[in-house]
Amino acid sequence: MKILVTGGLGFIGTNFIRFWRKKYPQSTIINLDKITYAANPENLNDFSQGSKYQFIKEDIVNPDFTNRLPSLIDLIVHFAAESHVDRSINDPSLFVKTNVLGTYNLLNFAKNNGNIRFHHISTDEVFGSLPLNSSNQFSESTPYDPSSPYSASKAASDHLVRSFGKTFGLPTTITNCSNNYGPYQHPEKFIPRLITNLLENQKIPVYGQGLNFRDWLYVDDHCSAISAVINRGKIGDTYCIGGLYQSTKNIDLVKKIINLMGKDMSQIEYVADRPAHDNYSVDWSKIKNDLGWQPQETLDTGLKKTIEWYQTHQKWWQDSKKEAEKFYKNLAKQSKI
Ligand code: NAD
Ligand code: TDX
Repeated sequence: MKILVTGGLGFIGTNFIRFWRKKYPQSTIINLDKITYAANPENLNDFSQGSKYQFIKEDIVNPDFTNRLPSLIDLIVHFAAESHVDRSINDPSLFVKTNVLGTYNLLNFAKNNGNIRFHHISTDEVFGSLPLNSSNQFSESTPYDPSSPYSASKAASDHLVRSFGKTFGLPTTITNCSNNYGPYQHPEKFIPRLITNLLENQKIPVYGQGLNFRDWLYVDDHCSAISAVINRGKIGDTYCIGGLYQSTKNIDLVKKIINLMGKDMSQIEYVADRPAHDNYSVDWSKIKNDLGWQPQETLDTGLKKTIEWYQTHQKWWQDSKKEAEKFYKNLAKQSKI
């Protein structure tokens, strides 16, 4: 099998390629990535270019990106995206380009090259927000109601994927998953930002009062869910994916990480809230009942592994952390203007 993975030098893409290689060593993996600030070109340095792995540096927004792709691809797994909500608030244009136009270009490629099986990675953020203190959850039938330019661009990409299925018969599936965490996540995101700030004895910024909640999914559990949908999912269907720890308030997560790292609660700093800050929790009973998937990792074991990874990979995150903190500083300055 020849599989094209987009965004394979980002967080989830890197973990997925590692997962897929282990599970299907005979498979050929083509990793296409633009190498934006969010990628780390060293992530897959132990994968040598050859008949079983090929890296192609390309931008999916440029329709000519397909010229360098090999023929006879069996499956596309589409991760490539601008993925950070705060950056989409700061400058939405790149989100529209990459997430909407880029997905459209990739769909066109799949349609024009023998209707390649297309699996699209999306997010629970397309469903909008649950009320604070609510015990409701998003499911496959929840109407779309995105809050940020990021989630709006992902919602648009989901609609395009479905339309190519319905109109052109492209064999598509979509997964809408909750917040991932684990190794290789950029330190701009909440959990790695917390861990790396604590490792550097910095304060940890909590937006608002820390009462917003998320559903946390260890990245390997996400990879096994994607694999289940690729292998056994119904063409044209959507599957919601979530973790074992649902409706976790940010402040409770912060306290857990502080305790696991033996640090002090005085390192918490409440800062200005994110505009349109929303709350998510995912009902993953469909994928459990239909495909037999369920998450394995508990938040404690997943966090322990993640903390250890950041402790032992300081070189990996130090430069991107500096860049991320510069971004946050500018964002804070702008919000005061
Ligand atoms: P990431 O930001 O870590 O990685 C994105 C990757 O895409 C990077 O390697 C980047 O270089 C590449 N990329 C960006 N623009 C590109 C372009 N124009 N052409 C080619 N490559 C490009 O993101 P992630 O956290 O790994 O997320 C992967 C996917 O999963 C995204 O589609 C995201 O919306 C979705 N998702 C992520 C989460 C999460 O918690 N991280 C949750 C739900 C869904
Ligand atoms: O410094 C921070 N302080 C803070 O309180 C940061 C970076 C975040 N937060 C809060 C905001 C959110 O409630 O933590 C929560 C998580 O924030 P992010 O890591 O920015 O993730 P989120 O906005 O939930 O989006 C993530 O999950 C869904 C991914 O970045 C998306 O790509 C994915 O679709």
